[in-house]
Amino acid sequence: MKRILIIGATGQIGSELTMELRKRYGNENVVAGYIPSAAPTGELKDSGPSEVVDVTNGGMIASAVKKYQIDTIYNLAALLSVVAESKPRLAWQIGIDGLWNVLEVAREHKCAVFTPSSIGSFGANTPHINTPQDTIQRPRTMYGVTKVTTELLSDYYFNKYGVDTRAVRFPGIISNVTPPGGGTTDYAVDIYYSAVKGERFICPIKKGTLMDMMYMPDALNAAVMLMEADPAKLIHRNAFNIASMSFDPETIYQAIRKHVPDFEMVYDIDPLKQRIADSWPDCLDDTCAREEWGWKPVYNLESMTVDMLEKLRARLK
Ligand code: AKB
Repeated sequence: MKRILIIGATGQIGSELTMELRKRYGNENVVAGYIPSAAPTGELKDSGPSEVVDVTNGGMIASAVKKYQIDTIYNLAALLSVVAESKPRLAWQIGIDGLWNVLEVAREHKCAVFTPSSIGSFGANTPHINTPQDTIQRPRTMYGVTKVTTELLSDYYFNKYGVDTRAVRFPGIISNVTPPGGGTTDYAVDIYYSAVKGERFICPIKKGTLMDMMYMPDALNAAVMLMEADPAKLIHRNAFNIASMSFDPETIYQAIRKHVPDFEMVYDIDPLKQRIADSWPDCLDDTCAREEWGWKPVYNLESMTVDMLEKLRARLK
């Protein structure tokens, strides 16, 4: 039986991953780790144990691991790409000093660790179309720098100490529960909220800018599938390309307009977001994830759009 600690359990991915893991492994076996300024509420709080765990405090991680006899840590603490550009030192402290703390505790207590990387780990000189699993990674954003370092440090702990580290490179994640904050791909979530609220959407990213995106249920499934995969089949570890859809603002706008015909979108380009988006791949090649652990997404743009609109309408009405 797995005993899981999620660090960053109240964030965009953490809030839904915690509930998904509780469904799969039992409520009592999944501990929601949070920082006091982002305490869990509602079902997340009531359905299972939670504990203050600041990733920058190794002692806190160690005591939660001991208290709950944790064997698997999902480390989701990070600043997203745009906000990391205005707080590079903090992005490093959370992303890398924090990861170091997690890996040291994992080494001592023999925990498996999942710390996601991102499409942000690639840069302008990476091949942008069908970006290979193993390729050039020279990002110029602090987010990208921390994500490449995350991959390297996680592999280092696996190779040197045998810590069972595994990860995926997440694309932009689209969900209808907890909104993202400070990312380059956030527009692809915000656009659905505007459509459902009957507001005109102001798009910060240029028409024609392709980026990989994924619906939350597929992202959650990827994380859990990889952590359950047979280690003997893993040639790679940190981190796997995964993909399900790639689109530009115009394509998602048209997909929504099929269901909300009077929805309007105008462009007002944010130069920082555009610069970051331009440096990221158009679409990843995820063959290694498919071959090594059976990755296969369920949602495409149309089925995600139907589900997003239905769920948001029910929640926001
Ligand atoms: C961001 O936009 O910063 C994130 C990511 C793609 O990693 N959503």
